[in-house]
Amino acid sequence: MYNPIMLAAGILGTTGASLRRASLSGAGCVITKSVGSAPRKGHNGPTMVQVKGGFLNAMGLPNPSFHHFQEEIDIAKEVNVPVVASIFGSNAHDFAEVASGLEADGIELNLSCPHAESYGAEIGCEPINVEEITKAVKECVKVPVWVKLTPNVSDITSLGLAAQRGGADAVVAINTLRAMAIDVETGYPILGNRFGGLSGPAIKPVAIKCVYDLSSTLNIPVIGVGGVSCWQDAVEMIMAGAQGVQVGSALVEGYGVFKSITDGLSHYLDRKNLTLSELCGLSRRLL
Ligand code: RRO
Repeated sequence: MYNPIMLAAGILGTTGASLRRASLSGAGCVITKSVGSAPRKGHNGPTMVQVKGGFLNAMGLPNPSFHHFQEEIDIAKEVNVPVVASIFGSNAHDFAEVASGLEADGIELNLSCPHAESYGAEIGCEPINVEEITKAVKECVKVPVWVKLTPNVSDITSLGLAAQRGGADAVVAINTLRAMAIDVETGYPILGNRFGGLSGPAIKPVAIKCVYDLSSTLNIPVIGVGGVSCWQDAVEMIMAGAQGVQVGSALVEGYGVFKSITDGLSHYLDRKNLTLSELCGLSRRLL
Protein backbone atom coordinates (compact mmCIF):
# COMPACT_ATOMS: atom_id res chain seq x y z
CA MET A 1 0.00 0.00 0.00
CA TYR A 2 1.25 3.52 -0.70
CA ASN A 3 1.61 5.69 2.37
CA PRO A 4 -1.09 8.42 2.25
CA ILE A 5 0.02 10.22 5.45
CA MET A 6 1.89 13.50 4.87
CA LEU A 7 3.45 16.36 6.80
CA ALA A 8 1.19 19.43 6.30
CA ALA A 9 2.60 22.74 5.07
CA GLY A 10 3.85 25.16 7.69
CA ILE A 11 4.65 22.58 10.35
CA LEU A 12 8.39 21.98 10.86
CA GLY A 13 8.83 22.69 7.17
CA THR A 14 11.29 25.56 7.36
CA THR A 15 14.47 23.48 7.27
CA GLY A 16 15.71 20.52 5.29
CA ALA A 17 16.67 18.79 8.54
CA SER A 18 13.17 18.89 10.02
CA LEU A 19 11.55 17.86 6.73
CA ARG A 20 14.00 14.96 6.52
CA ARG A 21 13.22 13.95 10.07
CA ALA A 22 9.48 13.84 9.25
CA SER A 23 10.26 11.57 6.27
CA LEU A 24 12.48 9.30 8.36
CA SER A 25 9.72 9.15 11.01
CA GLY A 26 7.21 7.67 8.56
CA ALA A 27 5.62 10.51 6.55
CA GLY A 28 4.77 9.40 3.00
CA CYS A 29 5.33 12.92 1.64
CA VAL A 30 6.42 16.23 3.19
CA ILE A 31 5.24 19.75 2.35
CA THR A 32 7.44 22.76 3.13
CA LYS A 33 6.52 25.99 4.89
CA SER A 34 5.15 28.38 2.24
CA VAL A 35 7.80 30.42 0.41
CA GLY A 36 7.35 33.51 -1.73
CA SER A 37 9.37 35.75 -4.02
CA ALA A 38 10.87 37.99 -1.31
CA PRO A 39 11.93 37.44 2.32
CA ARG A 40 9.30 38.25 4.98
CA LYS A 41 9.80 38.45 8.70
CA GLY A 42 6.15 37.64 9.44
CA HIS A 43 3.72 39.20 11.90
CA ASN A 44 4.68 40.55 15.31
CA GLY A 45 4.34 38.13 18.23
CA PRO A 46 2.69 36.43 19.85
CA THR A 47 2.28 34.43 16.63
CA MET A 48 0.80 31.30 18.17
CA VAL A 49 -1.37 30.45 21.16
CA GLN A 50 -2.99 27.27 22.40
CA VAL A 51 -6.78 27.40 22.78
CA LYS A 52 -9.34 24.74 23.74
CA GLY A 53 -9.42 22.26 20.89
CA GLY A 54 -6.32 23.45 19.05
CA PHE A 55 -4.09 26.40 18.23
CA LEU A 56 -4.44 29.90 16.86
CA ASN A 57 -1.61 31.14 14.69
CA ALA A 58 -0.82 34.28 12.77
CA MET A 59 2.76 33.61 11.71
CA GLY A 60 2.34 35.93 8.73
CA LEU A 61 4.15 33.92 6.04
CA PRO A 62 7.68 34.30 7.45
CA ASN A 63 10.13 32.87 4.92
CA PRO A 64 13.57 33.51 3.42
CA SER A 65 12.19 33.67 -0.19
CA PHE A 66 12.56 30.93 -2.77
CA HIS A 67 16.04 32.23 -3.68
CA HIS A 68 17.31 30.90 -0.33
CA PHE A 69 15.20 27.78 0.01
CA GLN A 70 16.34 25.28 -2.64
CA GLU A 71 19.13 23.95 -0.44
CA GLU A 72 16.58 23.02 2.27
CA ILE A 73 14.53 21.15 -0.33
CA ASP A 74 17.67 19.39 -1.55
CA ILE A 75 18.52 18.23 1.97
CA ALA A 76 14.96 16.93 2.42
CA LYS A 77 15.15 15.16 -0.97
CA GLU A 78 18.13 13.06 0.17
CA VAL A 79 15.56 10.76 1.80
CA ASN A 80 13.50 8.85 -0.72
CA VAL A 81 10.21 10.58 0.14
CA PRO A 82 8.54 13.19 -2.11
CA VAL A 83 9.05 16.83 -1.13
CA VAL A 84 6.33 19.28 -2.14
CA ALA A 85 7.07 23.02 -2.06
CA SER A 86 4.26 25.19 -0.70
CA ILE A 87 4.36 28.58 -2.39
CA PHE A 88 2.50 31.87 -2.13
CA GLY A 89 2.25 35.10 -4.10
CA SER A 90 -0.15 37.95 -4.70
CA ASN A 91 -0.87 37.23 -8.37
CA ALA A 92 -0.35 34.65 -11.12
CA HIS A 93 3.00 36.17 -12.13
CA ASP A 94 4.42 35.86 -8.57
CA PHE A 95 3.26 32.27 -8.25
CA ALA A 96 4.73 31.34 -11.64
CA GLU A 97 8.08 32.96 -10.76
CA VAL A 98 8.37 31.08 -7.46
CA ALA A 99 7.17 27.76 -8.90
CA SER A 100 9.63 27.87 -11.78
CA GLY A 101 12.49 28.82 -9.46
CA LEU A 102 12.21 25.69 -7.31
CA GLU A 103 13.02 22.05 -7.95
CA ALA A 104 10.66 19.97 -5.85
CA ASP A 105 8.61 16.83 -6.48
CA GLY A 106 5.41 18.87 -6.48
CA ILE A 107 4.05 22.35 -5.86
CA GLU A 108 1.27 23.23 -3.41
CA LEU A 109 -0.32 26.63 -4.09
CA ASN A 110 -1.20 28.42 -0.86
CA LEU A 111 -4.38 30.23 -1.83
CA SER A 112 -5.77 30.04 1.66
CA CYS A 113 -3.69 31.64 4.45
CA PRO A 114 -6.44 33.43 6.43
CA HIS A 115 -4.50 36.44 7.73
CA ALA A 116 -2.03 37.93 5.24
CA GLU A 117 -2.93 41.07 3.34
CA SER A 118 -2.84 40.56 -0.45
CA TYR A 119 -1.98 36.88 -0.15
CA GLY A 120 -3.62 33.54 0.59
CA ALA A 121 -7.37 33.59 1.16
CA GLU A 122 -7.60 37.25 0.27
CA ILE A 123 -7.04 36.25 -3.35
CA GLY A 124 -7.95 32.56 -3.02
CA CYS A 125 -11.59 33.18 -2.10
CA GLU A 126 -12.33 34.23 -5.72
CA PRO A 127 -12.71 31.31 -8.14
CA ILE A 128 -11.36 33.35 -11.06
CA ASN A 129 -8.08 33.98 -9.21
CA VAL A 130 -7.77 30.31 -8.25
CA GLU A 131 -8.26 29.26 -11.87
CA GLU A 132 -5.83 31.82 -13.34
CA ILE A 133 -3.07 31.17 -10.80
CA THR A 134 -3.37 27.40 -11.15
CA LYS A 135 -3.21 27.70 -14.94
CA ALA A 136 -0.17 29.98 -14.83
CA VAL A 137 1.74 27.57 -12.58
CA LYS A 138 0.73 24.51 -14.60
CA GLU A 139 2.14 26.21 -17.69
CA CYS A 140 5.59 26.61 -16.16
CA VAL A 141 6.25 23.38 -14.20
CA LYS A 142 6.24 19.70 -15.07
CA VAL A 143 5.59 18.36 -11.56
CA PRO A 144 2.11 17.88 -10.02
CA VAL A 145 0.38 21.04 -8.80
CA TRP A 146 -1.91 20.92 -5.76
CA VAL A 147 -4.13 23.81 -4.70
CA LYS A 148 -4.74 24.36 -0.99
CA LEU A 149 -8.18 25.87 -0.44
CA THR A 150 -9.70 28.09 2.21
CA PRO A 151 -12.71 26.93 4.23
CA ASN A 152 -13.57 30.57 4.98
CA VAL A 153 -16.10 30.79 2.13
CA SER A 154 -19.74 29.80 1.74
CA ASP A 155 -19.03 27.17 -0.94
CA ILE A 156 -15.59 25.56 -1.10
CA THR A 157 -16.61 23.42 -4.10
CA SER A 158 -16.68 26.52 -6.33
CA LEU A 159 -12.99 27.02 -5.48
CA GLY A 160 -12.27 23.34 -6.08
CA LEU A 161 -13.96 23.47 -9.47
CA ALA A 162 -11.90 26.56 -10.34
CA ALA A 163 -8.68 24.74 -9.43
CA GLN A 164 -9.80 21.79 -11.55
CA ARG A 165 -10.52 24.08 -14.54
CA GLY A 166 -7.06 25.58 -14.10
CA GLY A 167 -5.55 22.10 -14.46
CA ALA A 168 -4.76 21.27 -10.80
CA ASP A 169 -3.64 17.70 -10.16
CA ALA A 170 -5.29 17.71 -6.71
CA VAL A 171 -6.88 20.03 -4.19
CA VAL A 172 -5.90 20.17 -0.53
CA ALA A 173 -8.59 21.00 2.03
CA ILE A 174 -8.52 22.80 4.43
CA ASN A 175 -6.31 25.65 5.61
CA THR A 176 -7.04 27.17 9.04
CA LEU A 177 -10.35 28.78 10.03
CA ARG A 178 -10.34 32.54 10.69
CA ALA A 179 -10.36 32.98 14.45
CA MET A 180 -9.39 35.19 17.39
CA ALA A 181 -8.78 35.09 21.16
CA ILE A 182 -8.93 37.97 23.66
CA ASP A 183 -7.17 38.34 27.02
CA VAL A 184 -9.99 38.96 29.50
CA GLU A 185 -7.78 40.83 32.01
CA THR A 186 -6.68 43.49 29.56
CA GLY A 187 -9.15 43.23 26.69
CA TYR A 188 -6.30 42.98 24.17
CA PRO A 189 -6.45 40.46 21.36
CA ILE A 190 -3.79 37.84 22.19
CA LEU A 191 -2.16 37.42 18.79
CA GLY A 192 0.15 40.19 17.60
CA ASN A 193 -1.86 40.33 14.38
CA ARG A 194 -5.12 40.41 16.46
CA PHE A 195 -6.66 37.52 14.54
CA GLY A 196 -5.36 34.38 12.90
CA GLY A 197 -6.22 30.83 11.92
CA LEU A 198 -7.57 27.98 14.06
CA SER A 199 -6.07 24.50 13.61
CA GLY A 200 -6.25 21.24 15.58
CA PRO A 201 -9.01 18.83 16.64
CA ALA A 202 -11.72 21.54 16.76
CA ILE A 203 -11.63 21.96 12.97
CA LYS A 204 -11.71 18.29 11.99
CA PRO A 205 -15.50 18.09 11.43
CA VAL A 206 -15.28 21.19 9.20
CA ALA A 207 -12.47 19.56 7.20
CA ILE A 208 -14.42 16.29 6.89
CA LYS A 209 -17.43 18.12 5.43
CA CYS A 210 -15.24 20.09 2.98
CA VAL A 211 -13.44 16.92 1.84
CA TYR A 212 -16.77 15.11 1.47
CA ASP A 213 -18.25 17.93 -0.63
CA LEU A 214 -15.14 18.37 -2.78
CA SER A 215 -14.67 14.67 -3.45
CA SER A 216 -18.36 14.37 -4.38
CA THR A 217 -18.00 17.19 -6.91
CA LEU A 218 -14.52 17.07 -8.45
CA ASN A 219 -12.84 14.58 -10.79
CA ILE A 220 -9.36 15.21 -9.34
CA PRO A 221 -8.05 13.81 -6.03
CA VAL A 222 -8.73 15.54 -2.73
CA ILE A 223 -6.11 15.59 0.01
CA GLY A 224 -7.59 16.06 3.49
CA VAL A 225 -6.05 18.17 6.24
CA GLY A 226 -7.45 19.64 9.43
CA GLY A 227 -7.35 18.29 12.97
CA VAL A 228 -6.09 14.79 12.18
CA SER A 229 -4.28 13.49 15.25
CA CYS A 230 -4.78 9.70 15.33
CA TRP A 231 -5.39 6.80 12.94
CA GLN A 232 -9.14 6.96 13.48
CA ASP A 233 -9.13 10.57 12.25
CA ALA A 234 -7.19 9.49 9.15
CA VAL A 235 -9.68 6.67 8.47
CA GLU A 236 -12.54 9.19 8.80
CA MET A 237 -10.84 11.60 6.38
CA ILE A 238 -10.32 8.81 3.83
CA MET A 239 -13.92 7.62 4.25
CA ALA A 240 -14.98 11.21 3.46
CA GLY A 241 -13.10 10.88 0.15
CA ALA A 242 -9.50 11.94 0.82
CA GLN A 243 -6.80 10.13 -1.18
CA GLY A 244 -4.11 11.58 1.04
CA VAL A 245 -4.14 12.91 4.61
CA GLN A 246 -1.92 15.67 5.94
CA VAL A 247 -1.00 16.01 9.61
CA GLY A 248 -0.16 19.40 11.13
CA SER A 249 -0.97 20.48 14.70
CA ALA A 250 -0.73 16.90 15.99
CA LEU A 251 3.06 17.18 15.53
CA VAL A 252 2.96 18.91 18.93
CA GLU A 253 3.07 15.33 20.27
CA GLY A 254 6.30 14.64 18.36
CA TYR A 255 7.35 12.95 15.13
CA GLY A 256 6.03 9.59 16.41
CA VAL A 257 2.57 10.61 15.22
CA PHE A 258 3.38 9.48 11.65
CA LYS A 259 4.17 5.90 12.65
CA SER A 260 1.23 5.62 15.02
CA ILE A 261 -1.19 6.84 12.31
CA THR A 262 0.27 4.68 9.49
CA ASP A 263 0.44 1.56 11.72
CA GLY A 264 -3.11 2.12 12.99
CA LEU A 265 -4.41 2.65 9.45
CA SER A 266 -2.78 -0.49 8.07
CA HIS A 267 -4.01 -2.67 10.99
CA TYR A 268 -7.50 -1.26 10.44
CA LEU A 269 -7.40 -2.10 6.71
CA ASP A 270 -6.23 -5.65 7.52
CA ARG A 271 -8.92 -6.13 10.18
CA LYS A 272 -11.64 -4.87 7.81
CA ASN A 273 -10.13 -6.66 4.82
CA LEU A 274 -10.21 -3.43 2.81
CA THR A 275 -7.79 -1.71 0.47
CA LEU A 276 -7.11 2.02 0.70
CA SER A 277 -9.06 2.62 -2.50
CA GLU A 278 -12.03 0.67 -1.15
CA LEU A 279 -11.93 2.81 2.00
CA CYS A 280 -11.68 6.05 0.03
CA GLY A 281 -15.10 7.71 -0.18
CA LEU A 282 -16.80 4.76 1.57
CA SER A 283 -19.19 7.02 3.48
CA ARG A 284 -20.58 8.35 0.19
CA ARG A 285 -20.93 4.95 -1.44
CA LEU A 286 -22.94 3.64 1.53
CA LEU A 287 -25.76 6.11 0.82
O1 RRO B 1 2.21 31.75 7.95
C1 RRO B 1 1.06 31.73 8.42
O2 RRO B 1 0.69 32.54 9.27
C2 RRO B 1 0.06 30.77 7.97
C3 RRO B 1 -0.07 30.29 6.69
BR1 RRO B 1 1.15 30.71 5.35
C4 RRO B 1 -1.16 29.45 6.33
O3 RRO B 1 -1.33 29.03 5.18
N1 RRO B 1 -2.04 29.15 7.29
C5 RRO B 1 -1.92 29.58 8.56
O4 RRO B 1 -2.77 29.26 9.41
N2 RRO B 1 -0.86 30.39 8.89
